[in-house]
Amino acid sequence: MKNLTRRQFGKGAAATAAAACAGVSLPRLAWGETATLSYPRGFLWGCATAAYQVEGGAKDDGRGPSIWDTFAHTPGKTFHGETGDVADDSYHLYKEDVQLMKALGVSTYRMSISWSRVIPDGAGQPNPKGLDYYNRVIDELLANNITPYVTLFHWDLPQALDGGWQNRATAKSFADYAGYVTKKLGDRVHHFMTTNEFVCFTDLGYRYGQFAPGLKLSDGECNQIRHHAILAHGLGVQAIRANTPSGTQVGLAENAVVFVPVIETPEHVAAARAATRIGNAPFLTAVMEGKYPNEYLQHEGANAPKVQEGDMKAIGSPVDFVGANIYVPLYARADDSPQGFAVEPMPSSYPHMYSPWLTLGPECIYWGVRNVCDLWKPKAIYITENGTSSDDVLTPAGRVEDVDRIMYLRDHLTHLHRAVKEGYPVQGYFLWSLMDNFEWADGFSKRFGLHYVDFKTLKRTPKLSAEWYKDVIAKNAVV
Ligand code: PNW
Repeated sequence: MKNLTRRQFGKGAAATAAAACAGVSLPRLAWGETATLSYPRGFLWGCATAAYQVEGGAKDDGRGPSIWDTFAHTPGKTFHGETGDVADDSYHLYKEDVQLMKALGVSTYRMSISWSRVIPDGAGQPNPKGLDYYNRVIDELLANNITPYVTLFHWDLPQALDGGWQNRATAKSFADYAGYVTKKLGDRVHHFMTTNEFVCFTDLGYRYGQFAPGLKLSDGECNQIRHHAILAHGLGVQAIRANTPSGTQVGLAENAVVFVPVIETPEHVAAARAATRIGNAPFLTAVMEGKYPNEYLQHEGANAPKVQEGDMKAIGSPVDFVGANIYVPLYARADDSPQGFAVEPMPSSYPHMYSPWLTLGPECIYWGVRNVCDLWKPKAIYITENGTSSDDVLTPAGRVEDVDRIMYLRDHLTHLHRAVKEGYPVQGYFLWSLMDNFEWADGFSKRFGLHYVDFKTLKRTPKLSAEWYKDVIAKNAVV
């Protein structure tokens, strides 16, 4: 027999199967229809983006530089030295982008504000032209019946802030900025998130050097930076409440580590819950409990953060919702160690999507919701991000057949449905992302969008996944 490559074999098999099935109608299964997983009426379907990843217009209308401008322009820091100078040029094309959303049928859009567009030096004099851009975007969204959910900080810290997150004063500057922006937007925006993903702008930026500002500081310094970050969140919550009408919903978007029980038995379920509390000690646990768990403080010893009077009270300011950015699982199991759990190393054969870090374990979205809700009983929880990169190829016919992205999304929405059905207060889902964009250190090499963006012409093309998501939204169900 001729030696076939796997791909050739696959093609041959597909052709054979197609021929065999032509004209054959399969008998209907006796017990009825295909299972349809309906979501509750009023469930919110949305898309998410972030300012530096989509806006471009880096120097337009008085925008000041952020640490991401500096980092991306430093040789060797991002893929092929790519930057967010232009990105998707949503700064100029936002009306077109709102029409993309309208065509999908989403009812909400999660976007972020560029701090240095609104306050170029991070503190002090605001730039009214910067704010005007957000006024235009928000008015355009509302005119199209799309509800804005606004993140105040998605990593693009103003460069001018002395010492960045190393400086405790940055937390106070953030609160001033948050109060200022929400006072201006709070008449039309009713949902705000303070910060996005603490670990990415603290540890990845200051401990591991992979993200801006690219530093590799010590554990102790990093713990202090983490503390300033959660303090900024807490002071931010207070500032937003002081500047917006009552009823404004305030939360955060956090990628808490998700622990899935290795097997769904009571002891492993309890282990996954305990792992969630300890594994997220410096961030979500501190925010939800208003204190650092003793285990964390003991473990860090002399490296533990220096906490000032009143900090923990501010950090624990009640939130109206938790936003969970969920992409990947870790597995926890019960053991007889003092903490009662162990985290399983991932086997080298564990599958992943196009980005190597994007391991595929769709049950993480269920356990992410369940662990957070069982531990802290938030009033509401949103999936503020979920999605995947794919090696998307635009065919000559102008199509992108991203069946792997559809698989990823369908699997996750299937598992999210279980959480909704079990009564966890999941209010909505924001797919990352509306369109391909600047994927941080990966530059434009990793595409996460429902719309393919040609970064030379900036043309947006809906992928097959956009058609799929539109159908999910129209049916309010995953089939
Ligand atoms: C998020 N992880 O980052 C960010 O909020 C987005 O800005 C980003 O584009 C998107 O996810 C895709 O990467 C993450 O290692 C970075 O689990 C790392 C992880 C998760 C999310």
